[in-house]
Amino acid sequence: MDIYDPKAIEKKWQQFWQKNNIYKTDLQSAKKPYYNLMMYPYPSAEGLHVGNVYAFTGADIHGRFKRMQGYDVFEPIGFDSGGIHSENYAISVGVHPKIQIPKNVKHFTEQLKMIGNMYDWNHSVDVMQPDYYKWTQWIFTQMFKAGLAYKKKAQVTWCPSCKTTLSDEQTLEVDNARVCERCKNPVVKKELEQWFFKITKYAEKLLQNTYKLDWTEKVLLAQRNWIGKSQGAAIKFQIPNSKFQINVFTTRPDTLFGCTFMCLSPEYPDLLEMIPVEQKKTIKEYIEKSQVKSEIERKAADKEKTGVFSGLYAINPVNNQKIPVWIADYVLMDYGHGAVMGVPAHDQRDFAFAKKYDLPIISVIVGAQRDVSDDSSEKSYDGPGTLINSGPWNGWKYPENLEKVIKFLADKKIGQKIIQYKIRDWCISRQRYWGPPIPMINCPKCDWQAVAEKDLPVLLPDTDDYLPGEAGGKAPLSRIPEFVKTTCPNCGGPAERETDVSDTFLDSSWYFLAYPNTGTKEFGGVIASESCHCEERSDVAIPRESGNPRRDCFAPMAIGARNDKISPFNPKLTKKWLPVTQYTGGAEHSVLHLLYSRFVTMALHDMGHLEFSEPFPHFFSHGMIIKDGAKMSKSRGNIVNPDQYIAKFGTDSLRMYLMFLGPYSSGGDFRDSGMIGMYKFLNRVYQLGLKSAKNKNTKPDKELVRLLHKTIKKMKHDIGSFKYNTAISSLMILVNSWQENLKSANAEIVKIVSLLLAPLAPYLAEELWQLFVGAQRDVPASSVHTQPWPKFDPKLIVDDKITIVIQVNGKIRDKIIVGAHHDAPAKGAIIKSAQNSEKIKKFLENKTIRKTIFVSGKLINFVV
Ligand code: ANZ
Ligand code: ZN
Repeated sequence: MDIYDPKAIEKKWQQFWQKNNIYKTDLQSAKKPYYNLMMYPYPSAEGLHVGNVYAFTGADIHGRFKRMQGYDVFEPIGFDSGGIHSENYAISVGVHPKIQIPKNVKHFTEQLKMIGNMYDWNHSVDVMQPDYYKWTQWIFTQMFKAGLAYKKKAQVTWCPSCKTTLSDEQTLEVDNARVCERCKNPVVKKELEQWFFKITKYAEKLLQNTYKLDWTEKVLLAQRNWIGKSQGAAIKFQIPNSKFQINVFTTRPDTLFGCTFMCLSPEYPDLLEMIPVEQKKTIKEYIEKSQVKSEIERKAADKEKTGVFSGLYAINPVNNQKIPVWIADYVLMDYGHGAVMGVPAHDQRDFAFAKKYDLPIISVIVGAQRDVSDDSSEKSYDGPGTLINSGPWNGWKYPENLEKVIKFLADKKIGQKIIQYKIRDWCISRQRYWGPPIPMINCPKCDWQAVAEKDLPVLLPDTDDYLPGEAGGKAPLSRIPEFVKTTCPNCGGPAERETDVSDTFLDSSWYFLAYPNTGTKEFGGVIASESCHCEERSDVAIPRESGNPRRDCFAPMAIGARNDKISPFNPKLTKKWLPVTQYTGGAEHSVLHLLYSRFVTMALHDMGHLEFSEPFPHFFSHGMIIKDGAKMSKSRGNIVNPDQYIAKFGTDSLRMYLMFLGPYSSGGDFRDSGMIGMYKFLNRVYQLGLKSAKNKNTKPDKELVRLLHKTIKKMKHDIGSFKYNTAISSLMILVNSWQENLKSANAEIVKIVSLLLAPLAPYLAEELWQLFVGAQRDVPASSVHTQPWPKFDPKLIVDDKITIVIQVNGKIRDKIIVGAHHDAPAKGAIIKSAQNSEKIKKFLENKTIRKTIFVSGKLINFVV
């Protein structure tokens, strides 16, 4: 018996596919373009893990299936090789990132080639290659010119030991202190000059468009929450005998009569100038303490609220009451106006604060759930109701009369309607080495200037002094005088370069725009005369492969110098392939990556570089692979390397096993004991294939043929809607029937099964297809992966037998089974056999049938 030997099979077909360019998409001539995108990996040193394989396999099945439906599917992959993650690893092993990262990329590439996806390697990207980041920098300069990039001082969380800024998500709380997630040392707050992108300008459009996108709903919801739109009012409070006023943002202006205190954020501008001198010391101390807290901590509902009295009072503009002004760190500076009106009866944070500091609580809303006298309650009330204790507003309703309240305030000029968003501008600067230098120049005369397009890319200098700087927050590039010193693009005078590099999320915000454009003249990929200066000038196209000298050469390139309006986007190809047809990826990127990509696309659209403004009209979020009860990830240290499983059971078994774990949308629990079962299944398919391919003249059993057609239909539906686990179950049922009917099964069965298997187990499918081709001499040699999805015969999938429900006076009393085909008993005969059923007879005894309702193929109802 021939044994199913995946190692031999997979190697053989991989070479065959490569040799015949099976997965090369002709981007120019494609008639039905389908851009099947999956989130590209960060090339870690550990290599691909099973979680990656899970993500990529599901997306690849989709691409293969669409291809079988006649689309020209473009399925590229690339590498998110920049950023702190990559750099930290290089630092930890003491190898220069310029050596370590390309090594990781190479290892990843080999692994990716093994997992059997139909990647078009002619269009890969590596974001740390100058030919890619040239355009990342170009995007930066475009943003700057459009007024969407600016520099400002901002508070950042800084890890003194890792010498880097951290996002809130990269810190942890240990023993009441904020520590760095990586080194576990306490972090501090620091003011640094940083570049920002004005994503807030697009808040409304980003929000509105979420209602038009075909995305997994929970991802859209996460984006809406992140954008966080609130409607409300800004209300002015006077401080008596002072030039200062306090402006608050509130979503509940209707509760103004219940305001018994105010709170300012510790970062409130001019705070120290506003307050009486004797308070200064206490307040300064409080400000310092709150600075080490993270934003998450300050916002947390369950944390005890803290504050200090400022010594100031303010006047409530509706009733002229004098109320105390406190400083409290639950008020954040970068939301609203950094000031709140405290309404303890109706806001839970204010309530906790008032309880702690013994401030008055006045109810101004009565709802069904809470009555007036309930001030002793341990909770605030934020539900609907009727206004009380509110002077002219008594009897008004919340929320119905909110507009009326705002109009009242506006008429009296004490308030106005405003909209707030939670989303903040995107901080782009990183004080690190391994990223594209931010292409900006600071001139003492002309201020900040973008590097001229002809001078891009600003190459990352090759230096061994790349470790992050000391606590001053200065980037490594600032230690390279030759880099820093330059001339102003505007006046030509002496000027200095920006020394921060950009965030990795900028690299990944446009990689999908790059793939189809790689190799085009616009992207700067093919014409040798347009590549670097170390390449001999000739107009011969050079393939964009790792052998390309530009990959290692750090000399400036002369790309695009003669275009006035340069852009990396070839108009024809971009129009043809973008926006992305289907995007598949993990929900962990629900906000950052997916939102940044949407923003960058919108901005490029508004600048006239792209014709569309949403990059991913369809996005499917797959589930996560769990190992030992936790999400499989590098940071948890529970990753599983796929190589050993591929070596033992083959790629196809791994793919099928992963896809069979559960619905692709919900992920599954990885247990390596399960893989052998899938191997055995594929082995069985292989053995059946070997036997049946020899049967050319037998006619397969009718039941088997019917099941075959049913399976074609079911799998088409399931695979088409990412339900891979149920698609595999139906295939298993079919294979059982094949085994039972082995004698009559023929080469035609082998052919169909190989087609059904093609998206899921591409190697074995090819092997079976070739068995079939071998059996049918007249079929020219071909690949299963260029074949269409098989058609099912609708006549054949009707069941042979159907069940008819029999009712008496509308109540179900029995069921009968009848034939379903044209040779089946006619209406009269079915009614007769229903009447003859023992159970029915009882109900019809001594009764006259007044009416017989007959619903063909479904039911008979005797009315007596
Ligand atoms: C008075 C009030 C009464 C409020 C009440 C709520 C309920 P969302 O919905 O999330 O936008 N707030 C305003 N600025 C703030 C800041 N910088 N830091 C912390 N909290 C701030 O929340 C808006 C509400 O959050 C505002 O409405 C304000 O409290 C508070 F019964 O004002 B409210
Ligand atoms: Zn200048």
